[in-house]
Amino acid sequence: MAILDDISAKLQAGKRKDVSALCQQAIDEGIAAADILNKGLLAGMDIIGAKFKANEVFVPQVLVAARAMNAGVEILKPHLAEGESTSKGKIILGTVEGDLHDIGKNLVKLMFEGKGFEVIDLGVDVAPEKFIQAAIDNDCKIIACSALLTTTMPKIGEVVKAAEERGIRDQVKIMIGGAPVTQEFCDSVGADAYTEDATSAAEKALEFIA
Ligand code: B1M
Repeated sequence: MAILDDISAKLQAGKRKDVSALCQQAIDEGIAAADILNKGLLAGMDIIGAKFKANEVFVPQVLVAARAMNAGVEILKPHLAEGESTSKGKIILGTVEGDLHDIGKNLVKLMFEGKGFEVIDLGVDVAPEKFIQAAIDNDCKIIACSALLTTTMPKIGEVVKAAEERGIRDQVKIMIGGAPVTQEFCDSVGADAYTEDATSAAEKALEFIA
């Protein structure tokens, strides 16, 4: 669909206002929010990611594209989340220590909230102990960690260890995800669940509390 290609192109160019306007237009035209997200915004981010890797674009361009992505997600938010009103419990969420990527984490938050969870978002660059302390302070049964760098993935293992050391490992489920994370990695660090995307993360969380 031409408008989805336009969204992808404007995102790559970092045109935040254009991305917002086109996302609104696509909604008004009756295109499903999930399609706008996947075939417009995320398709654009994928291209930026590939160009970044190939040194064809650099951090400033990636940053403006990321801001345009966030602007688009803001428009889609009310249409993406299902908006369950009953509270399903609280989830501690954050991007692990040393890692500043938050677009995926924010999508995961949106989907958790859409399924009726209250999300305590610790933000980015979150130390292992901070995840655990927040879970204890808020009596949370789920800790969700996002990692986007191969260099920060090992911090997930430290979250699992910190939960053991503080004696809460059997009381919490530790969910993990992010582009470099795999099921094999999840098994190797002893986390409870790896999910590939934000929607399946929210479905898994529902399974855990069922
Ligand atoms: Co960065 N970056 N970045 N970056 N960046 C990557 C991750 C990289 C793959 C790019 C590349 O080389 N192709 C590469 C990592 C390589 C590696 O580790 N092997 C990389 C690098 C190297 C870096 C820097 C080191 C660059 C530098 O400074 N030289 C630096 C590190 C900074 C730091 O964190 N300390 C850096 C910086 C940045 C920006 C700040 C410019 C910006 C982030 C802006 C922001 O987040 N606010 C940025 C971006 C945007 C990217 C790419 C291009 C896009 C990431 C993204 O947002 N994708 C990325 C390339 C790529 O991933 N292809 C790249 C869209 C988002 C929706 O996807 O986060 O994967 P994602 O989330 C998905 C799933 O993974 C999943 O759900 C989402 C979809 O539904 N998911 C979960 C995520 N978390 C989950 C948790 C769950 C379950 C599912 O359960 C709890």
